[in-house]
Amino acid sequence: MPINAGFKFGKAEQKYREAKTDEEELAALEEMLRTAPSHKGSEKFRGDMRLKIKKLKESITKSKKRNKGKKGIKKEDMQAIIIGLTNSGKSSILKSLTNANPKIASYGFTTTEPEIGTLNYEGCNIQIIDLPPIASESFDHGIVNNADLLLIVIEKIHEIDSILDIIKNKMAKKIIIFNKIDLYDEQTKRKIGETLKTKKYNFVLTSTLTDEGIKELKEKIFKSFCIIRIYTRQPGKKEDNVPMVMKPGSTLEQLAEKILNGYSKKVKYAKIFGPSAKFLGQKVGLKHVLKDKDIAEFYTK
Ligand SMILES: Nc1nc2c(ncn2[C@@H]2O[C@H](COP(=O)(O)OP(=O)(O)OP(=O)(O)O)[C@@H](O)[C@H]2O)c(=O)[nH]1
Ligand SMILES: [Mg+2]
Repeated sequence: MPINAGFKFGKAEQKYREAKTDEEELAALEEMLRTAPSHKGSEKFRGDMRLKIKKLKESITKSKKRNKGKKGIKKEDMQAIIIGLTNSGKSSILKSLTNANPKIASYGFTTTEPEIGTLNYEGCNIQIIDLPPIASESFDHGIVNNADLLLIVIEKIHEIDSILDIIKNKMAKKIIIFNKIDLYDEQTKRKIGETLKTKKYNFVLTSTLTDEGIKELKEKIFKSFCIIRIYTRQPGKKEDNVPMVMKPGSTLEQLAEKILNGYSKKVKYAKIFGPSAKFLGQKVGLKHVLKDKDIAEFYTK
């Protein structure tokens, strides 16, 4: 504290010490600077304060930019990200696939924030996120870099290369969605299909107007996730309708831990009904390897 500091400064300093957020800290620092005594002896102190305020402001702006648009998006087990140039029909695809109701318009740059929907396929919930167009300021590279599956919506074949150039995520699986196929006659459609096939893309020709290709797209999305579905149930009860989604090769122990941290220690054994069981209701231990569509009934110690 500088010499001759008054009551107001003391109060501000207390607020600074108790600040819980960067914003509260900034407000307190600004108040401290306002109420600090201005004499020669406090010059260095005031200089330090100004520098602190400047740095804090920069860090607040940076973290705001980083979090922009990401509010509340928790990555689900199965998540696909829709990307593409403006007006290619990304939001229309989201609407055709899920329960979401995004804004769709004939002008460009309609979507300004990520839109989230859920595709329910064979009992599995797949999270689908429609992003603002690639050229938009709010296009979120973070989400794209983290994605396991990218749905690339195009209107013309040449768009693919320019989009892939921008995407740094080489690991993600990709499905090319050639949209607005209703605008072409059968012969042109065939040609488009052949070209995409020669380029060895995993692709589907769609129209959100006629629903052509939408069913095929749903199936392709589902198949892209290398997963198994395990239905769990308590003895004597009906199994859960929503399966637990696991990686192929997962064990009963991993399933138990996924249900609840530490739960595997309580499990004595499980009875399995389904593909991984040698017979209906086979008793298995924690090391048992599960298969898609197994039903696991847990017995605890
Ligand atoms: N003919 C035809 N038009 C379509 C199809 N899908 C979308 N559209 C139209 O294309 C325009 C753009 O659709 P959106 O779904 O808003 O496109 P978007 O890619 O989300 O656009 P931005 O968010 O602005 O980047 C709208 O006028 C849609 O009606 C389709 O399959 N066929
Ligand atoms: Mg859109």
